[in-house]
Amino acid sequence: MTDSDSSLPASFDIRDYLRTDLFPHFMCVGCGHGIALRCLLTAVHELGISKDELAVVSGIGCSGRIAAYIDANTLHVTHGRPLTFASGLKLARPDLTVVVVTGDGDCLSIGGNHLIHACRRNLDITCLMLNNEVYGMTGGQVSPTTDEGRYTTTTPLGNHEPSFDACSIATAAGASLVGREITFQAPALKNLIVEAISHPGFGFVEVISDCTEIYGRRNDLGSSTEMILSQKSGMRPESYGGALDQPFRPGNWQTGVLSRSDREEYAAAYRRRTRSARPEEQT
Ligand SMILES: Cc1ncc(C[n+]2csc(CCOP(=O)(O)OP(=O)(O)O)c2C)c(N)n1
Repeated sequence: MTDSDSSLPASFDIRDYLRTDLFPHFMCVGCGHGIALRCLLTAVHELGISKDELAVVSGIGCSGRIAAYIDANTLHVTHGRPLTFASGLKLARPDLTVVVVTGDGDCLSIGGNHLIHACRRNLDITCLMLNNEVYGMTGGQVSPTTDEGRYTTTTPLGNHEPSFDACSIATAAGASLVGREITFQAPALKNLIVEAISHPGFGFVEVISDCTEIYGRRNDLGSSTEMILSQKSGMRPESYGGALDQPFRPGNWQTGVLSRSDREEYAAAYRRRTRSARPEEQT
């Protein structure tokens, strides 16, 4: 995606949305998280959301660090808890567009329980889970999405656990929009984020990212270019818009919107119930 992308106004300059005084950023060369950041900010721009109207909440990890670079209302909170902070924020300030940026470790390990209940609750929050298959920030420990057989600092003989399908979990737990996209397909990822932010309910987006330095090197996955190209060869384009009906394995990605329902958004339902229970308090 370039600044001359025909779907964008010519005025788009990503630096307007960044705290460039914090640069140079700390991401490694080839890290897929930067692509996700750009897609998020492009989506925000395209939707015409001002920086005052945007709140980005993140947990801890390389993924979590992204919030610090965004020039909007940002909360960089405790490991695994961005969805809980975001829930409180969205209830208190329903006027804000609330986006959570989290990692596979942050969201599915320490934050797994919070993810399930955030999906079930269906507040109008967009959750971007940047899945690089590893705990990147802390040196490359195994994560719930690490593929079987992969080497990490905590699986020196190869990972024996099967990988977690975050999109199936989110769908089963009741998220009203669930999708997945690879960073190789940046325009499609941007479009999916636009769709998730526009959706009135909990939107869960799994972003297939790459950790080239900590994970790629240890597993001989090649250069960052080779890693991102291998995302493409593992994609199943025939499944665009399809159901979650195929066995899941990293590198065998179903992409696009995977499930959607029009369940009532939690805060709207809560306010409706409050109004009918206490009509005398309404002005
Ligand atoms: C309560 C708590 N436990 C553990 C940590 C250490 N810790 C910080 S980041 C992280 C892993 C992050 O991995 P992931 O969410 O996959 O993000 P990535 O760095 O790969 O983007 C861990 C275990 C912490 N900060 N707080």
